[in-house]
Amino acid sequence: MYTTELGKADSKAPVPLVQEDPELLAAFEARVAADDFIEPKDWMPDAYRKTLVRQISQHAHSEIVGMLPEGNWLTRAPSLRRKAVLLAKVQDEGGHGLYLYCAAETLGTSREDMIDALHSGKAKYSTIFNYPTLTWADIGAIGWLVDGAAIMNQVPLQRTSYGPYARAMVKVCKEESFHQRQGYEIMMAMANGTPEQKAMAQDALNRWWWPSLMMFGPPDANSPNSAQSFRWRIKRDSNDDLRQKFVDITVPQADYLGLTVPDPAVTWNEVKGGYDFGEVDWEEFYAVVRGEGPTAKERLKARREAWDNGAWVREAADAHEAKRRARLAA
Ligand code: FAQ
Repeated sequence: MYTTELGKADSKAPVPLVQEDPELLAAFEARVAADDFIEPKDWMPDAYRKTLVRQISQHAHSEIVGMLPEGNWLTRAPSLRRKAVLLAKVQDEGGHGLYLYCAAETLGTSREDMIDALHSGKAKYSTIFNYPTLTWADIGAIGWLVDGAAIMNQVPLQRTSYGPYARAMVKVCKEESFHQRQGYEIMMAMANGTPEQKAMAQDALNRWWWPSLMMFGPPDANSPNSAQSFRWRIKRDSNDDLRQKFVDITVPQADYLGLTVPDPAVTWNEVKGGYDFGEVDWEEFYAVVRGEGPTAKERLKARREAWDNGAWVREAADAHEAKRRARLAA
């Protein structure tokens, strides 16, 4: 029998979890290798289903928790136009979370279980949303850097092997690209504004640069899920390759703004045709993944309260649906 899931890197030896039928597995792998999309009713290995639920639900949680740092500035946006644009962006992130929860539900997991995993601290969400938004310039930096990193990671996911996830990514990427531009436009206004505004823009870049590089995940050598996810074409590019692409695109954008990325090691490397850059503080990354980020408690508290305060809406929707069904059955 063929083993399709290995234990995590922290376990000493690979642990076979489910023994799959070799013929079904071979047919599945051939379809994936031919770049076919796998659809919800198709046969799939248990480990494929599990890793998709893990990644998609984590992605959904990131979108929903990601509404909070920017939501913090909705009441204090500097003009009506800025407020309307930010409101639209934050609503888009909520929409992305919903498409992603729906995509994960097609794999047989329930919304309640996913939300419960987030609220109990079992499920991860992106480290980036555990940092505070201290000034209006942070809203520019999030759009420019965080949405910029999100696009870099999500464009290849439009060709991920699971159909519902890939299709959700198409719409998400279109919207993220508007988000990135609105962030860069805020940065342009501030970088070309008063000396105080330019200093705020530089300070925001200083605080968001390294956390943005962490969004791509651990270095390839320490990425336990990558090998299997590549084989099944869930992941199409490596964490380090995407991080490098992001640096290569973003450093000239910072130059254009007259700002400096907070890494003295950034230098153009003619031979590789990209920038060399310094080492991410991986201890900080793992601490934030463990739930020790600066705003981690605040974020989870806000999500739990939103869930509790929204209970009446869910109950009303259920009651409405029950009445509708009763009417249809009568
Ligand atoms: N934060 O073996 P790998 C957005 C975990 S959406 C927290 O490399 P994998 C939109 C990882 O889960 C941002 N945990 O894992 C927006 C794994 O733990 P597990 C979210 C992280 O899955 C913008 C362990 O470390 N985007 O920003 C992080 O192959 C503005 C080992 O890592 C997505 O979720 C991290 N940064 O690669 C919203 C994209 N990195 O689960 C509002 C889809 C790694 O084994 C405002 N996801 N971990 O216990 C992916 O592409 C992948 O899951 C990676 C990680 C690349 C994130």
